[in-house]
Amino acid sequence: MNKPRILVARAIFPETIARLEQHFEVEHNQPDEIWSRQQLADRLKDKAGAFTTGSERIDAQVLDAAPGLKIVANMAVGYNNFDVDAMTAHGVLATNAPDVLTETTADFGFALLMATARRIAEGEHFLRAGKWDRWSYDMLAGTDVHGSTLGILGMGRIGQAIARRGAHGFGMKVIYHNRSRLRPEQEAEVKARYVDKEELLKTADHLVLVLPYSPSSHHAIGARELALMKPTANLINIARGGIVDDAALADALRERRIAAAGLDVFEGEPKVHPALLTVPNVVLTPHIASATMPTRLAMADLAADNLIGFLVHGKPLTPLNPEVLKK
Ligand code: 8YV
Repeated sequence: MNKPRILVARAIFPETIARLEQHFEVEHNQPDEIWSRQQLADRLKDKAGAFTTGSERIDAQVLDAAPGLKIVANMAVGYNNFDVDAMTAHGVLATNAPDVLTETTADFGFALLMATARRIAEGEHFLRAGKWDRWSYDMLAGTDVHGSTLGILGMGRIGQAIARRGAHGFGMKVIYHNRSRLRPEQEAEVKARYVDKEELLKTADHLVLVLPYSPSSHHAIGARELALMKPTANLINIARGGIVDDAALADALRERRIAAAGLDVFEGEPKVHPALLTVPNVVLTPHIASATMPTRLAMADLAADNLIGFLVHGKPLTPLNPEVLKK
């Protein structure tokens, strides 16, 4: 019997490709290739499944070009690259890769928080530039992390993992805002108190964004929200670009209306708003919060398991639109 044909839209681990090849005829991207939307659509024409990595847009236009497509498995927990409604309408199953990256991503959120609060990147640039010629009482003085107030916007699995680190590791007071409140026993476990968004913005010393991107979270942090924050506060974004208005943030940082920011994600990445590149009080990283080899391998395995689970055994692991399975 012919094996189902699948497309892997970005270069991934050779061992994941080898696993997929046991079950499928695999067409895959080379490390130096990035396909245009048209090239992606052309390659999906004769495929039953696709493996994406979080940045390939799967919408009605692409789906119209792929009549035999049954599943797209995202190697990412976020799936704002999917138009899930269009996928459901086309009878295409969508899966993501939750849980396996929670702790790694929370570690990175904390690393960015620490680097931002304690001005580690600025300190390194200062030293490398040969500017360190004496001790001075306020040289690169930052903000304390221990005992401060940690604010979390978006309290899913990663938000809770960050709350645990803050409360149990650094004795921080943790407040959060989310579409829905945690159950009392969950709040007790992560030692977090629910507040409204305004109180969160006004009270947090370190505000970490961990909410999913959707039209309703577009520019959830803009000029108005930044104006509510303390001038000593730090903002950390490990969620998605587009949640923060990067131009408004660059203005707030330049005018020291907030102390600093740590950003792993950007509107329009991999391009970065040029104004952010000119302010010193921001730590910028290229969307690497989940980037440890064991975690990336676990994410790739989960995406592969979804393809194998569904196309070979009829049972995906982490479906986003399970209603497709009933059809
Ligand atoms: C991915 C992520 O590496 O899982 C997510 O949602 O943001 C990252 O872990 C990213 O999506 C790659 O585009």
